[in-house]
Amino acid sequence: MAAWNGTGFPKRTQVVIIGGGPAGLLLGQLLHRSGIEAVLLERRSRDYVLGRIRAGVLESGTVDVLRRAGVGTRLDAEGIPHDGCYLSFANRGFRIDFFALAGRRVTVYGQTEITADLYGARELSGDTTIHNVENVVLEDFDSESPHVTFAPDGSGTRHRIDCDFIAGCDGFHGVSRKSFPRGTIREFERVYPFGWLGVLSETPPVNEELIYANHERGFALCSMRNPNLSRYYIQVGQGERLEDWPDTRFWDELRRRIPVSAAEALITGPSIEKSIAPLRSFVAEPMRRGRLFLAGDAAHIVPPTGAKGLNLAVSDVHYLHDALAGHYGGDSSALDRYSPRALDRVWMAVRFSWWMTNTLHRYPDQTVFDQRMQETELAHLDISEAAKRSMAENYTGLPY
Ligand code: RFL
Ligand code: PHB
Repeated sequence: MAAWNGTGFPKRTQVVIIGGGPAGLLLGQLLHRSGIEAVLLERRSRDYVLGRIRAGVLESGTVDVLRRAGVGTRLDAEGIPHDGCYLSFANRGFRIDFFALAGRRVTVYGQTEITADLYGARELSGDTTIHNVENVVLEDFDSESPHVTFAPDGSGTRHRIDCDFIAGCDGFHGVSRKSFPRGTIREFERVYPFGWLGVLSETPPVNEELIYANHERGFALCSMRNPNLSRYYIQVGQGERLEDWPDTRFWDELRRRIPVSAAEALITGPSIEKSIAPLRSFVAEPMRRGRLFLAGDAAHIVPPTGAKGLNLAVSDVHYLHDALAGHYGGDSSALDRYSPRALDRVWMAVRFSWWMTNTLHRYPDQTVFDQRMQETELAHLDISEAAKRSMAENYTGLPY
């Protein structure tokens, strides 16, 4: 058990995890199963974290890690296996058969559900989670004895937790990456000149598999969470405002961009969530400084087109757990392997997401030549088994 300081907060633990999104929660769960204790600090309330609608598509490797972490029961019962997806352009559509081409499938299961399953497991584990923390500061991670200080919700006092390691799982806007000393981290970035407007509605999905649509009015995606919960996205310009997108305008625009047969079959209803997300590719390297490790969106962001963000958070955490468990088990080089191993996989997903984004979206300065190149890229995918296999291998997830 953690050492306590009489304030209600632990004084010392083995690993302090910053961030209670999927990366931080999964790391806590894997460490717990290896007998390593971690305290988790989260800036928001549990309800807020569980209310965020985000990812929906899990690679087969992600499903394996979640099962190994002991949180696969509901996922296996309620997740929907998908053996393929559709791509459409110029009102033509074709299917990529993941299972036939790559021998793997993906599973549709919401990030919200994974997060709920992991919070449930964390409660059972008895490990400490502190919500609503403010002003988290990471200190002395270049030494053998790092510590973290923070202000609990509503109190002026600061608390300190000493630890062996700090895991920065606090997303793109978190404090962990920013704590690296100046000049010790290199950043690579592309900001795309458009965003995604997403709608969740309690309607049956328009198709049994996802449809990714390239259209001259912009990209569209038909996805789902379960047989009565649909998730749809359309590309919108930078600077678009949610209030300018009432449901009727969203549905009309979506119908225009997807194949006619899908538009005719589309069942619409009131949106129960609507949001706009910017698109960005970003990588920070290395993912380690001394005894501070970054995992998930804290270290990298991909545009959602390839459905890779959550999956990368899971593969990072898999490698980070390996490194920490190896270290505590006496392997003196285990920690050094983390950043290079994680980054190899990250860059592959960055490339794939960038390729999917470039192939499917309309750029503001797109010329007729660029448009033909996109259409020919898709036509080539349609006729080439090798091209389809490459897409299937990447989409279902490269091996760990
Ligand atoms: P998260 O989920 O951002 O969690 C980080 C947590 O850290 C907390 N935090 C702090 N806590 C303490 N102190 C601080 N100073 C803190 N600063 C922040 C935050 O409150 C938060 O709880 O990062 P994590 O865990 O790395 O997980 C990453 C994923 O959430 C993300 O990559 C995916 O959602 C991306 N994504 C998708 N990924 C997929 O694999 N498949 C998909 O189909 C998919 N679709 C999507 C997506 C992301 C989207 N948006 C909105 C960006 C679709 C969308 C629309
Ligand atoms: C989703 O269902 O939210 C989703 C699916 C596929 C993507 C991105 C998001 O590529």
